[in-house]
Amino acid sequence: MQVVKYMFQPHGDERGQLVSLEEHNDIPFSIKRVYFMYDTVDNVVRGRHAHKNLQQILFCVHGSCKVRLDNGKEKKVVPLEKPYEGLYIANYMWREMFDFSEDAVLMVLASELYNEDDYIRDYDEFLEFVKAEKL
Ligand code: T46
Repeated sequence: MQVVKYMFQPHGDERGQLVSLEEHNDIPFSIKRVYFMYDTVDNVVRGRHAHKNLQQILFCVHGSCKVRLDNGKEKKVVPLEKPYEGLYIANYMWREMFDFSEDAVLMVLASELYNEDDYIRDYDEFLEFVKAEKL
């Protein structure tokens, strides 16, 4: 499984760091939605689903967390520890976010508006989709 993790170049100067993200230039899709999660409770696992169409890029802009990616055949754990690292997650990829530090802020840039119908929340159903789509 190929993991796509972008390392964006911060614009640093004597005042600190700034990261800029432009759709199509830095982010490979039109950004239709931004959301973020924080105050994540200790030992919690978020996600546990896949999407039919949605593409996303995840940034842990503060603190750290880990993301388990699963394409139905292979699993990989990707740590997010720097605010300039962006993890690309394509559609038909099961994801679980865990091991959040107490101060973690996980920000997500999404290619689509929120749509509950796009979620695959049952793991066996996800495997069926992978088989049917011949992914
Ligand atoms: C994903 C991972 C990385 C909204 O109303 N609008 C939104 O845009 C989102 C993302 C969520 N919600 C509501 C739906 C639920 O009542 O917020 C609540 C928590 O959402 P959810 O349980 O889906 O959160 P996570 O952390 O399990 O998953 C989220 C995204 O939903 C998902 O697309 O890929 O983060």
